[in-house]
Amino acid sequence: MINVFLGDITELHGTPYAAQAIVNAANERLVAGSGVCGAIFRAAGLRHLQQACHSVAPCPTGSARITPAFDLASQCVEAIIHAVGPRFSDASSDAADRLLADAYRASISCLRSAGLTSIAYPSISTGVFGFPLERAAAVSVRTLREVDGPDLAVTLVAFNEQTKLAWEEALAAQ
Ligand code: AR6
Repeated sequence: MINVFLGDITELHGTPYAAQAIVNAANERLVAGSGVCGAIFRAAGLRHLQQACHSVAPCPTGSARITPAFDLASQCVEAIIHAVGPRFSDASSDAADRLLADAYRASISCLRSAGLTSIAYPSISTGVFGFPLERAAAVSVRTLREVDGPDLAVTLVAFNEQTKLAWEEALAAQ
């Protein structure tokens, strides 16, 4: 099942969309950054999360790593899955699509390996990494539909109305 929710991925507790694992739109070195990455590091506790990330880094583009959720455990988050999407460029847009799909797929593999069944995603690569919103929404929905199953609850967390609309349109179109 795939749902769309408008809000902050670090504040899902108490909503119907609370997930066991939340996904961080990470960088290959798994160091704290801006955007959703900054919000997740702040909410989980910078020092502990950075230490845990060091022990599983690097994380090549298109792959994912899992760490504990530290302070976010108080919000019933059991794990953080750090997925690295591609930077977008027109010259390599097909490769970027593939790498973005890989990042979504790798996150589900991490989730399943940890024995977890619910996951919340931000719109990977559509901030600092410049991926066009509608294109990223189509790739993410297509990929998640491929790996979705009756055991899985997926929430796409939109930080703004534009992202929510892009995901809703992709879900309706595919
Ligand atoms: N909850 C949900 N979504 C959010 C939140 C939040 N609290 N904050 C931002 N977003 P970005 P990227 C949305 O830039 O493009 C970092 O420095 C945001 O509106 O966070 O994959 C990393 O360390 C956008 O739709 O990630 C990397 O170096 C989406 O999250 C690099 O940026 C992704 O935007 C990754 O860039």
